[in-house]
Amino acid sequence: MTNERKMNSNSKQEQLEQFRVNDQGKKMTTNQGLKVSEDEFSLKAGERGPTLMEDFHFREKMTHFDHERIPERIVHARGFAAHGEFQVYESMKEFTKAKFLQDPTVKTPVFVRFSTVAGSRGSAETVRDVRGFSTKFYTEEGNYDLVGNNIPVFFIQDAIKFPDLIHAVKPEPHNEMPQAASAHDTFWDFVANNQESAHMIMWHLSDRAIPRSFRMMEGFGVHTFRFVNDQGKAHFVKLHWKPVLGVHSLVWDEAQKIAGKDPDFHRRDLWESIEMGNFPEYELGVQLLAEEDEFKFDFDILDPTKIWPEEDVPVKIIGKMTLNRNVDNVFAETEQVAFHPGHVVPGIDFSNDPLLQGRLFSYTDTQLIRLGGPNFHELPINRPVCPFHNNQRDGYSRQTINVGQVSYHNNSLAANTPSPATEAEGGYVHYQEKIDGRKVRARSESFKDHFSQATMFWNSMSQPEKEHIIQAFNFELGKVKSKLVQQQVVDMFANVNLELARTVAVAIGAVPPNAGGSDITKSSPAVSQENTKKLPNTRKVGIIIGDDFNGAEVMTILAALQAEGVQPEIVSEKLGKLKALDGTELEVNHTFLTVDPVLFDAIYAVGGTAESKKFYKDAAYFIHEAFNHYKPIGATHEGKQWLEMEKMTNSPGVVVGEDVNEFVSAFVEAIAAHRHWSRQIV
Ligand code: HDE
Repeated sequence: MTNERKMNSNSKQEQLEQFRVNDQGKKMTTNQGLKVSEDEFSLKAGERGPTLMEDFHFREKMTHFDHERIPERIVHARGFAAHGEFQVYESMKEFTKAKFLQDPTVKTPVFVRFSTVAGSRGSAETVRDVRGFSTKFYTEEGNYDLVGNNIPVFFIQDAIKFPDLIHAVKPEPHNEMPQAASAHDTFWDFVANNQESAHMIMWHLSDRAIPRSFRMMEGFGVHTFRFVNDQGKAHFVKLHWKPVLGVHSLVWDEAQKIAGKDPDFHRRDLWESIEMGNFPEYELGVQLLAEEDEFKFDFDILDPTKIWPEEDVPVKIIGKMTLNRNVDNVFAETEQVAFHPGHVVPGIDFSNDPLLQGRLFSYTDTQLIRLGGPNFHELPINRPVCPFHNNQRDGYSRQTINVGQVSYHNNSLAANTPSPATEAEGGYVHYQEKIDGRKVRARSESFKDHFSQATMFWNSMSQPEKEHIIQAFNFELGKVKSKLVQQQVVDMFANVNLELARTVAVAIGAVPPNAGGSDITKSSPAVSQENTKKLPNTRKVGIIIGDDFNGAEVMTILAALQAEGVQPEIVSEKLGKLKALDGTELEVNHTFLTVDPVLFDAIYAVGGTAESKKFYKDAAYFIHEAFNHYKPIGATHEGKQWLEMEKMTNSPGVVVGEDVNEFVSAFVEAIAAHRHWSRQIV
């Protein structure tokens, strides 16, 4: 087990390789290496007699099984991860001395885990929730963890309130309902009585909380951190991941249906993309702020319920991360990985954000119970790729064999080693911020404006995004039983936007508030998904097709779609091969039974000449669902008649074609647009 190695982009994989075991083709043994002769029958006193205590193979097998589970994460239990690499575009020397941000030729191995927050390990993935976006950079100076979310602000301003927030959002304790949902009384009671949550709630009820894919989410470090350069000069910094495919979401009806049709929707999407070589990519961006500008804003830059609007502090793109390898074993890697915002490298430091400060305690603490003791850093996925030496010893499941007599500092018997490194040698030196204050349990006055940025978020939304937020309020509060809680929430959000609060109040039978309103007119266009990148790449299109189709034309269209990066999947009545009029054969990927329109980004209706009523009925369901979820729909050949019968042909995002080339280019454009909100739902 060597960790005395020079870092390169394969360092982590080389290290993990030493731990990988392939059992295939091998003889079965016990954990002691003894070959097993029989694995189906326990050792008994006679064929019909009792099992014997002596049966060590049975006992070992059963004991191991009995102990297979570890506690799931208290939050972010449901997650999925992948390996990859990160490369900086240009040296960030001016701002930070972090080695992995210096040299554009260096590729740093990374491991990224995406997650939902509230649900249990087995919960559905498309629920309305914040998504975790944690990155472990295995740098030559040690592991750096960027433990972020896909929403740039948080519900609370002080870590001491985190247990309360999580108790409120998790299933209610008396009946353990609802699973993986915020639409219940205790969560909204918390919101109404902790009004610092207002800004976060606006994001939580927006499309951000129902992402289309982990590949199409932004990531945010949330807190203000510090970059420190080799001259000791610091800048405040906010960190962003920007997905190359843009930021895209599902619609709520679709998200709920996917939760049943494919609870693994997001992990399947990530897994399949990597297996197909469509490697997810994210650019790393930084917002940098000189220390002297700390007080130049109308909010406190230490307040985690605030963004630095990108229009005021531009995001500088500094590098790219590519996820290019799936895990070999979900438990060993995804489940055992231990992130911690306190895992930093020289050149990256903290701010006094009271939420961040509390996190710096919580993450190691939680691993002690979850991973069973203090040696979790030795688990293969958690090991740094650089050497590590100290006097920490023993504990459950210690693996390292630390040789020698000495395990203390200072010493003379080992020449006072392992010895601390100087700053010049790479020793981590905390930024020497001057602090002068009294010990108080209090919150700064500068943290007390809870509504201005919530209003700014609302102002920044496009009309469809605003409607989605209203519908989300109506849904969430509609599920709340307490009239008192409902009323408090609408009264609270009157401070964000009176019209919004009144509309919701009417929908949920509360009293529309008269007081409140906001005079904030500022908006931040960067937070609207309407302004994101729109690409057709990796979009899944369900091709509804039957026998006797026009072979030459359809094959040309499918090839042209693929050439644009679109992924066609063939859906028909039964599995096997379809036959075109000219004898061309097409393998069916799914039947109407095994797949659902909610699992596609777009539908292309082709049909065939010999379709039955049942076929048409199934096809009509696919078209209707896609239409109602604002998805692009294309039709050629017999498919055109279906759309005509459904009176959909002239709707936005519906492309009907005669000419093959024209059809492909219009359909690809419609797919890239993602959704067609101006459509009138049928
Ligand atoms: Fe976490 N959070 N958190 N959190 N968090 C955990 O650590 C905590 C917060 C985030 O994929 C836990 O290892 C406190 C903000 C992610 O393994 C725990 C507070 C942000 C993950 C914990 C916060 C996050 C966690 C549970 C308030 C975005 C999943 C399991 C002060 C910047 C990491 C674990 C993974 C996980 C505590 C708030 C992101 C209990 C006390 C803000 C992505 O330690």
